[in-house]
Parts: sequence; structure tokens; C-alpha cells
Amino acid sequence: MPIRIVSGENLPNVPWEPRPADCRDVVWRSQRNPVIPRHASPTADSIYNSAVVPFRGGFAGVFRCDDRARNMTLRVGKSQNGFDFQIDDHRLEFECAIPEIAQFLEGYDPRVVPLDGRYYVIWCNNYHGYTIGLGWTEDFERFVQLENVFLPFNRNGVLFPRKVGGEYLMLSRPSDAGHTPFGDIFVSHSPDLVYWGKHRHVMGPKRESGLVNWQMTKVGAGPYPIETSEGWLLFYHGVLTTCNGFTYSMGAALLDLEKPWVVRYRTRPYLLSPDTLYEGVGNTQNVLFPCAALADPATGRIAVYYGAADTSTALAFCQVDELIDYVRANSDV
Ligand code: BMA
Repeated sequence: MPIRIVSGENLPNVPWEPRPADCRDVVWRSQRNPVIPRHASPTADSIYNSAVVPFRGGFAGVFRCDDRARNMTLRVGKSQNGFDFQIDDHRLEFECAIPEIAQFLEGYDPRVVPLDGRYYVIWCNNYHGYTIGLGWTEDFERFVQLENVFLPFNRNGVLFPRKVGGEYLMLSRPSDAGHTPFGDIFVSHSPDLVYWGKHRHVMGPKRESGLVNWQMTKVGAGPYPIETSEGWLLFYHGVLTTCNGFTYSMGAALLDLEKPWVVRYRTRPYLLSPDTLYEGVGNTQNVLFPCAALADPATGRIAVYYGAADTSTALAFCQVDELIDYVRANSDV
């Protein structure tokens, strides 16, 4: 059986560029990068680590926009082709029926997940410390905030796009109050998106070998997992500590379909690491931070949106069969 993407709607207009003739990598960058420049909204300092989903024949998303006070806001953006986005000049406001948590202070690193006819928004929310915020929209105009998912401190919350074993699943990375120098990915279960438990360890940094490597300090889930014939395909970020600070790169793992805390394969080499000027230079140097992926079941094409240097948003492409072959052939679980 060929390797296939098995869920999600066909996306005949998924943003796409063929692999350049001189490129031999399994994941390649858009020639138009950074596709969303830092000043795509005149009130933005930077637009990065953002989430895009198919919406009404085009694309919509929630974007991390640090404004010109360098406050972290979430904003709506829309696009017809997945390359050129109109980003709102004002921040997204949630309706919230729960007064204790309704005061939205700041938010960053959003993910958007289509599930049960809604678009769930997950973000890093400031509630007496950073934790996982959760809300939903149906039209990218009205947004409703639900209960925070966990206690502080936690980041990189990523919801699965369907229930597994009758329950909702959320990936997350427990952390500390600062620029956390550690981090493992866990998955938690919920019957109702309010109460979360049955926490399972998925994967941690690669420390066992004792050798310096790109994912030795911490790891965090990126785009929501893509359901394939071979398991859940999870793009994630891995961090190396250097004498100049953290370097963020992207890898991928294949998780068991029924028990997603079981990692079947995981890339030993990175898939993409800061290499270009827009990834190496910006508000934070050497950051390549994936938060969204569009996957077309009909062609196996995948387009990954990633934040570049905490400044702009870039696109990369791959084919699901080539990528999964690569992950299997270059795996170190
Ligand atoms: C993490 C988050 C990300 C950011 C990264 C690199 O802790 O703040 O938003 O991209 O650091 O600065």
C-alpha cells in the first residue's frame, strides 16, 4: 500500500513549489520566503510562529503578532493562495463566559485545529504564568475562550484533529517561568476539553548518547499531527544550547495511531535548521519554529509554516511518502 494522508479535505490549492533542481533535501524552502514579512501589518513589529488552516476555499489563521510596543498579540489573517496574507491591524478578542480567566493579557505561538466542525485555537496564555489557552471559532470573526487546559507553566499545546479512543488528546510541554532549558512532550486525555488527565510521556530531548545534537536541550510539538497510513506524522522543534543561546530546528516523528504516546520513528538528523539570513538574523537569532501544516490527501503534498528568527513567517514543502521514508530510514527513537 502506498503511504497516504488519510484524513482532512483535499486541498487542490495547497501552496506548493516543486523541489528546486539543485536541492536534494527531503524538505525544501519556498523561493518566496519569508512569505509573511514582519511588517505585513503596519502595526506589527514581527509576525511569526503562526497557524494557518483551509477556510472557505482559501486559508485563514491566527497569527502571533508582536506589536510595536513588543506586546505579544494574536491576530486573524486571511489568504486566497496560502502565500499572500492580509493580517488584521488589531488584536483578536475572545468572548469568555468565565470571569476568572477572561482577562486576556497576552498570547503567543498559536495553533489552529479543525475538529468537530469548529476551528480550535490553542495558544500560550498568560494566566499567572504561561499555560495553554483554548478557544474556538467557526468563522474567524467570533472567538470563544474556554477553560485553560493546564496549570502554569506549560507551552506548545497542540490538539489532535480527532478524538482517539473516544477522547480528545492534547500534546504539551511542561516548562518553567523563563526561557526553559529543558522540555519533554506529553500527551493528555480529556472527555470534554475541560478536564485533562491520563498524562503520557511521548518523547524528550536526546541526551542518552551524551553527544551534542540539535535536539539535546528540549523538544516541543509543532503543527497538529497529520493522520497518515503509517501513523500520526508530527513535526516538532528541537533545541540545541550553544554559547550564543538556543538554536531551534525542525524534525519529525511518527506516532502510533491508537496510542500516540508510542513513538515509532523519529528523525536523528534535523529536517530544517536555521540556514538562511531570515532564519539566522532577527529578533532572536537561529530560530526555525513550525506551528502549522497544510496537507493534501490527493497529492501527498505538505506545506509547513514556520516562524523565522522570531521575526517573520516562512514556508517549506515536502511529499508525505518521501518524508516518511526518510524519517524511517534516519530514525533514532
Ligand atoms: C520560545 C517561545 C517561542 C520563541 C522561542 C525562541 O520559548 O518564546 O515563541 O520562538 O522561544 O525565541
